[in-house]
Amino acid sequence: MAELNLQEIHDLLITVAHEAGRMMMAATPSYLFSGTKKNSADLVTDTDQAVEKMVSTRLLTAHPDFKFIGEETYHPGQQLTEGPTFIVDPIDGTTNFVHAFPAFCISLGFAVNKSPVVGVIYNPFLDELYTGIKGKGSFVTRNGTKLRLPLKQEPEPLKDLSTCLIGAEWGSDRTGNNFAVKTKVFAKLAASRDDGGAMVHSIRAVGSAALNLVLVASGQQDVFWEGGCWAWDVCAGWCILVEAGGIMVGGNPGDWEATIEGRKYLAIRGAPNGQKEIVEEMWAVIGDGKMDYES
Ligand code: LIP
Repeated sequence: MAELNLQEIHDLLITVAHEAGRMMMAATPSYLFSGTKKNSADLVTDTDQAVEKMVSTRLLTAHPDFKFIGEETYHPGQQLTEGPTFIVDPIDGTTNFVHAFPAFCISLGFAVNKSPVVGVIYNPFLDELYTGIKGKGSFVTRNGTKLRLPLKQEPEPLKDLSTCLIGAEWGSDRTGNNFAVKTKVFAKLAASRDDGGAMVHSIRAVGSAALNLVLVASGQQDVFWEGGCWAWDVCAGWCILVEAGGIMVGGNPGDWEATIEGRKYLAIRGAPNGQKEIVEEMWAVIGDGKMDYES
């Protein structure tokens, strides 16, 4: 296979992201809802499916030798290989999309050797475009201005969890072990130190893993922790995060070698020091009650 031109792939993904954004904004929110997947909190719309069809057609026409994994066409057993692969969520934050809550996006990742090397995330409601190429940094473009990430040129050191703004999501699984782990961790993160908690500044649930990751890449959230999301939710944001000096590890204690398909993630913003300590503090909060989402 010829050498990959990541810049050209990045440029193509941006064109496709803008086209997807126009499709999302042309859909009328009150008529969007078309159905549920595994339960009443796991939504899908006609627009998710139409955007994915457009995206896969465009990307595979340009690169017929590459693989494609998309949320709406994924089937159990489909696995990421070492080959060049587009990993796409046509609408991340579908629940927000249905409610016209302004935090939804297209997430376009590109992985080689199972590692994210290009990421493009576009929120059409706010017209915010996040981009990254391995080794070339990451950026946000809004109101026609392109800024390098993180937004602060000299991010502060990370002190401890009590100084952090945390992104964490409920997800759509509302029963069993994983829901119990999440509710326990949320309570421990929020609780006062006198009561044995971490007393973080606060916890946000913006409703899109991809947008959580770019918030951490930007330095606007210090941490993002989630179990249950999928490769298409994190591939693009992972590239953007790392290019902004952030790190990604596993969402369960001890997992320093997170994988794209691992389904349990912990992202920490760029900082001159303190990243490892925040990871260990988060894992201590999780303790023995591990999440058991299957890869
Ligand atoms: C969603 C995520 C969200 C997570 C949900 C789901 P969707 O993706 O981004 O953060 O909590 O479990 O995976 O369904 O909107 O594409």
